[in-house]
Formats: sequence, structure tokens, C-alpha cells
Amino acid sequence: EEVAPGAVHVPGWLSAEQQRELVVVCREWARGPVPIRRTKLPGGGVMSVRSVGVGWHWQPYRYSRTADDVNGARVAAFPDWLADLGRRALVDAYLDEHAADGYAPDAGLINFYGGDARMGMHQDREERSGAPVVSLSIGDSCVFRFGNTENRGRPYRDVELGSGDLFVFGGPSRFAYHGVPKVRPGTGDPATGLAGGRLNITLRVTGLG
Ligand code: MD3
Ligand code: FE
Repeated sequence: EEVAPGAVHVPGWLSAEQQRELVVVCREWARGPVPIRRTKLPGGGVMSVRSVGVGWHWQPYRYSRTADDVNGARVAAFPDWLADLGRRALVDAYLDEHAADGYAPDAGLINFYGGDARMGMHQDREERSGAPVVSLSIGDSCVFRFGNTENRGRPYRDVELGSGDLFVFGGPSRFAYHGVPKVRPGTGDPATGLAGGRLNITLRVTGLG
């Protein structure tokens, strides 16, 4: 379903096996070389979501190759198979064989939400590229809030994101405010390998060297 121009939700896009494989590899990335952590915000706050990057490390509000705010290690490489998955996501979401021509995501952000974790309304503006963002969800369902490009408030739409769902944000939706106001504990299937919580993987083009 096209939720807004360029924003397409494809429920159940990942197979059960793909979800299990992604959980395994995300668990490895969560251990290192940069351990998954709650990101510290410049104002002194700490995010409730746990995050780790591949290809690039993200900290508010910039990308780097090393995690200077964690352990100083260089982040894991962004694998070719993950870029391929991102290209298949664009083709399937936009129903266009050419949608991924020239699309080369180089950053993955892995977010883990416990039952009480939230993500406030924000824009993703650290990338120097307007290329689409690909989002993959595994585990517990959540309420995903998709807003406008002007401010954090209304108008917005709340969309339920479940395990295996794909969401692509391109075109005018790329710079919309968005957030995760609620996770629904206990709605995930332990067969994914996630005993609880929600995993979200986003693929981005940083536009950085
Ligand atoms: C719309 N993550 O990591 S994924 C983030 O579920 C982030 O963990 C949320 O927002 C999560 O920055 C939402 C959906 C998403 C991701 C990036 C976007 C929507 C987006 C970038 C631009 C517009
Ligand atoms: Fe975001």
C-alpha cells in the first residue's frame, strides 16, 4: 500500500527463513566490532532503542567509520548481499524493474526495541543523498507514525508494522518526520529467533565517501 507519495508498505515481504537469517546476523553485529548500545544524545538523554551500524556508524547527528562515542572500533563492513536485498526491496515496493538501477545502499542501521522502547518523531537528514530508505521489521509489531515534512505534529498516519514487513521511503516521503510511539510486546513469533522485542533494519545511501 502507498501510504504517501513514495512511501510504500509491503506486509510480510520477508520469508520466515530470511527473518531467522537476519536475526542471526544482527545478533553477530550486536556483539561487535562495535557493541550494540543505547545512543547518547547531546542534551544528556539516552535513547531507549539499542542501535548498531554496519558500513557506517551513526551518532547524533553524523556518520563516521569508527564509533568514537562507544569503543573507537571501526564498524563492520556493509555486505554485498544486504545491498542486493535492498535493491530487491525497491523493485518489489515500487513494482518497477528499474526502481533500483544505480541504487547502492552503504549504511545499515540496526535498531532493537524492548517492550518499553520508543523512537520520537524525527527526520533522517544526515545522509547527503535523497535516495530511498529501506526498512525491514522483525519480531513484535509496533505502531509506526508517519508524518509530514514540516514538523513533528499532525498531520500524521499511524501504521501497524509487523514481522517481515518492508517499508520503503522515497521521493517526497524521504524527508518526512517519523517515529515509533509504541511496541506491542508478545506479538512476535519466537520462531524468528527473537524471544521478544522488535528488530528494525534500515538501509541507506549516505552519499559520503
Ligand atoms: C522515513 N527507525 O532508524 S523505520 C531510524 O522502526 C528510524 O526503527 C524506525 O526511524 C524504526 O531512523 C523507523 C522506518 C523509517 C526509517 C527511515 C526513514 C522511515 C523513514 C527515513 C526517512 C523517512
Ligand atoms: Fe528515522
